[in-house]
Amino acid sequence: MTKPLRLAVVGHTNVGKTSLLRTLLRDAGFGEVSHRPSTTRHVEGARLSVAGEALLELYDTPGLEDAIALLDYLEQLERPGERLDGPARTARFLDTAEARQRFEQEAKVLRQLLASDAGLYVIDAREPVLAKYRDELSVLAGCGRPLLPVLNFSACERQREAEWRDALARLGLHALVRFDSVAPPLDGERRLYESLALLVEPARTALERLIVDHEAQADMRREAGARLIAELLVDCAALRRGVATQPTIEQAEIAALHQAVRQREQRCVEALLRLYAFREGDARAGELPLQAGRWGDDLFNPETLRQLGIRVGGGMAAGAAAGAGVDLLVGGLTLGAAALLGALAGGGLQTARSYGGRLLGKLRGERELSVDDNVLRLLALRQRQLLAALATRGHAATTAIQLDDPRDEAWRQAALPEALRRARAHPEWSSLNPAPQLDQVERQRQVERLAGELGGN
Ligand SMILES: Nc1nc2c(ncn2[C@@H]2O[C@H](COP(=O)(O)OP(=O)(O)O)[C@@H](O)[C@H]2O)c(=O)[nH]1
Ligand SMILES: [Mg+2]
Repeated sequence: MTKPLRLAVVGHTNVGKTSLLRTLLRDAGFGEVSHRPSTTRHVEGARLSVAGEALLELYDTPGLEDAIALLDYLEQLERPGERLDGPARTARFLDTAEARQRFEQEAKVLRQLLASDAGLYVIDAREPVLAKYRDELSVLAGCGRPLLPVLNFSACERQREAEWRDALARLGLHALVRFDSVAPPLDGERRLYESLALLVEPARTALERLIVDHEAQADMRREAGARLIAELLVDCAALRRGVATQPTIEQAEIAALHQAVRQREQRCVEALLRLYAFREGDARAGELPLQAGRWGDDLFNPETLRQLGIRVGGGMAAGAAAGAGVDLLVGGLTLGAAALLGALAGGGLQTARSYGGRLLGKLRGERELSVDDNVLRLLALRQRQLLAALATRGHAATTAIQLDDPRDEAWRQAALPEALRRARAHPEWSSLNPAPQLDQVERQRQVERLAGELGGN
């Protein structure tokens, strides 16, 4: 086991150093991020490990605030006729009283860089290349450690990338990576580690392991996320509620069904947030359509369905009587009857047995509520969007999870996946029904199948 690669994250104040750490560590709780300058006052570190072996140590540092004055001071440290190289001059500076007083913050940064194998120099790519940044780079270069410039904020509109490339090249820094801590590019991490491997050759193997491990983890999270959504959909497709015939009780039953589905979706949202190591409290409430982890839109509002471009009509005629989003079966043979009979015919004896009583009930005039196809579509669309958003969200993000207009035609218009049509006929597959049998082999098979369809695009 070799020692982990030590990296100091350095740069001007407010360029996103702490944010970069959050995103690389996938830890939204790391350090303190603020739009106010100088929030990070001391050096804070964290480790990235693979299979229990620490491969990378990242150190957050305070921002450099007065590099111009510090460079002047460093130049004065040379005695007449003396020409110190960078590290010698830095070492002499760190012994001075000024390094403990006026330049206390800067000294912390330089000490950390000296104690590290390399530095990530974080840049706000929107900023013009000012003299203070050039001086900052000269001071940092004086530590004699490899520096990899990271052009942060690269997802923002105004960019001065060419200017920065030019200025960095003049200072002898030719490698550079583009990044954005809030909306990291898909291959951002890979590029960052690959560029580092060029600068710090002995760390190549460790960095390659990190890349492979991170990509494997991303795949695993996506698959696990698809399975969570598949479970939600099967639960809701198989959900059945028997209702008495009096209209008042019926309204209450409909409300209870709505509530059950909302709560079930909420559980899925929370599980997805946990899977991606985002916390419910990470984002400020009120900015999120997903308030405290709950969708602001009412799932059963026909307008919500319309906004997402789901066709409302057809079977919704009865839905209108029952409350949108509910498929009301009367006498067993009105709505959803085709699916029901199809399932009976295709499902064999087992299904017929578990279904027999219910069918009988319906023929006696009992009614049963289930969740409308359109609600299943909406659930699928929303959760898939959430999954996609979480997969590309940086752990430094502080604002609302923004979901684009879903271009998910298959889920909007096409027939529901076979797995869900089957689930319709298996009330015992829903954790929301009494006496569920969730480990039935056939249920598991359909959940896997559906997860596969949800995972692929
Ligand atoms: N859009 C965007 N905002 C960022 C990025 N990096 C940091 N921020 C924001 O910039 C501000 C300063 O970030 P912080 O990490 O505290 O900077 P530090 O002082 O260098 O540690 C915070 O409001 C962050 O949310 C980025 O890549 N893109
Ligand atoms: Mg900071």
